Parts: sequence; structure tokens; C-alpha cells
Amino acid sequence: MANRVTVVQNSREVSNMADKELNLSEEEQALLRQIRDEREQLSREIQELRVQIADIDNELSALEEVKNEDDRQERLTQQRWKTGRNKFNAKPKDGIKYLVEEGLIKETSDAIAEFLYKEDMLNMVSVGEYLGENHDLNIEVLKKLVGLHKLDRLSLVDALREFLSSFHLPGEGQKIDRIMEHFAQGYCAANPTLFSNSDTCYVLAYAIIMLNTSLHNPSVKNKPTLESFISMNRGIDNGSDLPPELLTEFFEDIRREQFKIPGMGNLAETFFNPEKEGWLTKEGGKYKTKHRRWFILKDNILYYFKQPSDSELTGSIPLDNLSVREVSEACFEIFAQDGVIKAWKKDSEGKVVKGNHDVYRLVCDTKEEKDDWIKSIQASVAKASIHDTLKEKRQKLTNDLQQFDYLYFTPS
Ligand code: 4IP
Repeated sequence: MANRVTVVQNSREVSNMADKELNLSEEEQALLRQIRDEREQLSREIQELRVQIADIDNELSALEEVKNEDDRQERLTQQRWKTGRNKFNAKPKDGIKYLVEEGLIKETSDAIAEFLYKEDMLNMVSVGEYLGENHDLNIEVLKKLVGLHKLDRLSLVDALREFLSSFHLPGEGQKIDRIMEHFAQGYCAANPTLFSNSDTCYVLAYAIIMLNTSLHNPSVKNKPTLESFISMNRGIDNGSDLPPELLTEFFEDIRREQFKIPGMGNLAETFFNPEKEGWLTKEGGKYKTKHRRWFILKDNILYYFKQPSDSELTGSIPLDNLSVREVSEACFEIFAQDGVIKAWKKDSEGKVVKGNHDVYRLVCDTKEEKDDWIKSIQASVAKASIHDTLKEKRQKLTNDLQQFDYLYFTPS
């Protein structure tokens, strides 16, 4: 600093001498000195401004780096969400585990329910699969999800329309049942004065779904009337009747506008509350290959699928005139006293053909399962033979065939 002052002083002395040599008057010399001082002052200020500009430039580029880093982090986060969604769509449990591990959602029923509710790029089948699982967390999520649908603003029909269109119902009757039970509880909690308890709502919800099918499925020939719908629901509210105006409103609403329920094909409706369902290993008829199939026993018919969630049947065995017998610890057979089994199945090209079996040999996972299947089949056959008249049986077989035709020969 001392040097700089000396240099400045020296340069001033040199300038003063030069001014004298130029024969400037005292007054002119003073003016010139003033101009020079001002110029120096200005150049100092310019210098300072340059330093400030450089500082600002540095700050700006530091900010730019932070922004780029933020963008990078945001892109990484988006990538993780995408991976989480893909994992969820492939296997829901793995997707949730990944999202929790990555810190994207908390492992709480609230957070998972919100994820399922808000995320619109999830596969509806996977959501249904997750909601149908019989684990504490999944059930809690199901309850919270019902709550997120704000059912207090909706009639039961509208609530069903909204809730059942937000995911694909799983194929198993027990899972559908669990979902419907929690839907009914959630609806009653949101509308506490409508029904005397949530069982009423649950039964009515099923009745509405059935009505929807009966009114809009072309294979149902005898369409229900308002009177039959009201009479069908008599005593439904803990022994009392629901207001006919309410049932009329529901009936008219469904009649005006069908609602499509993803996952609920004709088959799923048939399989509400099956008498029994589960995996069995079935031996082929002509060729004795063994395949694990998902069997459902309902109304004296044994149906089988490749997977519980399949919406297409692989085959069906009407149990009229058939009997069941134990073969070994975990194996049983269905056979005909007269040796003729009438059954339908899909061949390798997907065409519906008659079955070739003299006997259906079925293997269970455990002895207990085998005992239970034998008991359930015997009960189903007995119930049918007591209650069905011959005419009704014939009618039922005809209906089954029509249903079969409808399933396989009506474009969906
Ligand atoms: C088939 O063997 C399967 O076991 C079929 O079962 C069976 O039909 C066939 O019986 C049998 O040949 P491949 O898989 O080796 O072709 P599924 O239909 O469950 O796949 P059933 O009548 O048991 O359903 P036949 O009788 O068609 O030979």
C-alpha cells in the first residue's frame, strides 16, 4: 500500500511538473488536478465494480451447479418411482418393498393406500391382487383406501361404481368377499344413518351387482322387475325392509346405466361365495398328463382354471349323476355310476369340446384337503338332488351350456 501511495504521489509530482512546463495558469493547473483526482476515483470505482461482478459471476455458477445437482436428484427420484411402479405391476409386494427401501413411501397403511389411490400408472390387476391379500397390512391398506374414496358424498350405487372401477377385482371368491366386506364397512362408516349395520350394506352391494348383470347381460333372458328386486331384498336390514324409494332409486340407476366392473366377468359373478375352491392336480382323460388347476365348486358344478385370476374357464364338470370316492391318502376320483361323464373343456386351440374322461382323478396337497373336497362335493351333490326337480336340472344344464356359448362365442 505504501508503495502504491508513493507511486501515486510520484506520478502526481511528474504531472505537476509537466503542467508547469505547459505554462498552464495556476487556475488551469488546479482544474486539471481535480479532473485527474476524479478520474482516479472513477477508475477505483470501476475496479471495485469489476471485483463485485466477478463475485456475482462466481455465485451464479455455484447456483447453476446446485440447480444441475437438484435436477439430477429429481431425475434419479423419478427413475426410482418408475422402477417402483414397474416392480409393483410385476409383483405388488416387491414394488412396495422397493419403494419403502428407497424412502419414497413409508411402510404405513396410510402411505401405501395413498400411493394406490393417487398413482395412475399402476396396473389395475396388480392393485386388486395387493388389496385381496389376507395379511394385516394389506387389509389395513384396503380399509384406508376405501376411506380415501370419500364415500359420504355418494349413493351406494355411485360408491360401488367409483370403488369397483379403481382396480381389477381378483379372481378368487374369498378375496372378492374380503374386499366387498371392507367396502361395506367403509361405506357404513361414512354414511352411519343409512343401514342398521354393515352386513345390510354388504348384502345389498351384492344384490346391486347381480342386478347389474341380470339387467345388462344379454344371456340373462328373464330380466328382473322393480317389484322382484324389492321383494328379493325384503327383510335385508336386520329383519326390516329398506325404504322402497331407496331400492327404486338403485334399480332405476342401474337400469339407466350399466356399470362395468374390471375383473368381474360372468364367471366371477358365478363364483361369489363358492362352496369350495383351491388347487388340485388333475390327470388328463385320454392322455394321463398331470396339471395343477384352480378348482371352484359352486351349485353342483366343478369348474377349473389354469390360474385363480383367470377370467376364462379351462373346463367344467357338472356333478349331476356323479359320485366321489377316495383313492389314496391325498387323491380322490369323480366317477359316474353308469360310466358316462358329461363335461366340457377347452381344447389346445381354445375351442369348447366335450371331455373324454371316464373318471376324474384329482390329487390334493394334504389328506385334510382331500377329506374336505370329498365332503364338499358330496354336500353339493346332495343339496342339488334334494332341491332340484328333474325339470330344473335340465333347465340348469341348458343355462350352463348357454353361458358357455356366451362366454366363448360372444365377442367381449
Ligand atoms: C392334456 O394333456 C391335459 O392334461 C388336459 O388338461 C386334459 O384335458 C387332456 O385330456 C390331456 O390330454 P396335455 O397337456 O399333455 O395336452 P387341461 O385341459 O387341464 O390342460 P381335461 O379334459 O382333463 O381338461 P384329454 O382327455 O383331452 O386327453
